[in-house]
Amino acid sequence: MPMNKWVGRAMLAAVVTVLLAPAAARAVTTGLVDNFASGTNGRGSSTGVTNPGAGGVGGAGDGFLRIANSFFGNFGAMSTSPSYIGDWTGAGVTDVSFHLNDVDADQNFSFRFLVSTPGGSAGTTWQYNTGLNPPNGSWQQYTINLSDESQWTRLRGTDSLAQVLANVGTAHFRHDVAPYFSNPDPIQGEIGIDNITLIVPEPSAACGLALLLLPLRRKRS
Ligand SMILES: [Ca+2]
Ligand SMILES: [Ca+2]
Ligand SMILES: [Ca+2]
Repeated sequence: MPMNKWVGRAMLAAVVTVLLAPAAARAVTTGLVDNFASGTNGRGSSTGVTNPGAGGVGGAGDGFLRIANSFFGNFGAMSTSPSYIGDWTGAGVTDVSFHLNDVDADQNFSFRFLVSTPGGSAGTTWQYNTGLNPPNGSWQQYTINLSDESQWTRLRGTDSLAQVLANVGTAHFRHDVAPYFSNPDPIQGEIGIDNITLIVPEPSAACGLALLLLPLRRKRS
């Protein structure tokens, strides 16, 4: 069975150690990075990260990433996929999009997206300030803009958000409420993630049209 790309907090140190060496040679994947289509995409971990193989954004036959705590404990998951490792800025990534679903019982989530440099606790981590509480039992798409550092909080390290985005080692999700520290907040419950997309804007058609029209406007004036 393939190794799960999203693992619980307990495996953080081991995973970061594995990723450190090859990280520099890897390039980030843009567009739809994870649709969690297959049941084999996920494997249960000690912190309850699974892929049910059904009930995702794509419907009955589409899986998703299910994070669950059966007890009151720190709630979060991180990606170990090489798709996220590298220079997001250089790749032209401006936003991150994903779908969330507060599956099964309804919890009062404050769910966050985070990015970190390689290096684990020795690196830098920034967390998006808006906590998300997705609908209970249905999927909603969220888009996180990466450009405005004032919308983010640094949880550890010294790098700017721009420096982290040029050297991403890990993408995380977690439940977190203020005040913010380096660890997630505890909650008992379960949430679904699907269709994680690193967005690179297309060249604007309207902008191209404006450039074409510019000489015509000048001739008329
Ligand atoms: Ca899916
Ligand atoms: Ca909820
Ligand atoms: Ca739930």
